[in-house]
Amino acid sequence: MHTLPDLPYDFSALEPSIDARTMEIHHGKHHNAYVTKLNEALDAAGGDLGSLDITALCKRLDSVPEAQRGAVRNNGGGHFNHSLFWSVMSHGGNTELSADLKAAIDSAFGGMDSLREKFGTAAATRFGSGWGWLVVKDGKLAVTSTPNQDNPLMDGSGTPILGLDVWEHAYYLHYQNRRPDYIKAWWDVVNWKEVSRRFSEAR
Ligand code: MN3
Repeated sequence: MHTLPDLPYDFSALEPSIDARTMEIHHGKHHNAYVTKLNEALDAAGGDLGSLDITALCKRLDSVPEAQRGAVRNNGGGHFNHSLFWSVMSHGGNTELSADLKAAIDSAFGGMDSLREKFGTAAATRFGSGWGWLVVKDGKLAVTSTPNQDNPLMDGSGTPILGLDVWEHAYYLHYQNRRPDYIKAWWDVVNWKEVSRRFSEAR
């Protein structure tokens, strides 16, 4: 059984970038529903799929029976993506970037400003609902985006180390249609210490 992870901070911890009410609904309603529906789909699928952790499950969607594959993709993706999302943010952000990650960002993008620009463009131009990602692929960094609750694990396009939810439910209460403003404010709460940890793990 998959379970909803606790938020590692209070609902209000990410203000003013993300308001408390949005965090409360996003974690308690949206993420919770993905976990519930994922468990229901795995239960219906039977077999030993339920024993896989969420990362392994996202990489093995082809082994899910066709009748449940869509539900596992959407809700398993939703569970993985949101679990990562909560962990890569913190109160006031955390600028503790490892030397290795800094060097990789400089090498891949020419610096943090260029990474922000490229990532911001990918997230802002993702049509409809989806995610912006910073991934590690063959030891190198790349920026990408996915629709719906898909993620880069599913098609082998990389190991995500930073992700941004650009579904309207992630920002609409405070920002309405101003997705670029949400993206800009979000950088203030990114937990680079955790992104650095994920980078060294992915490599
Ligand atoms: Mn969401």
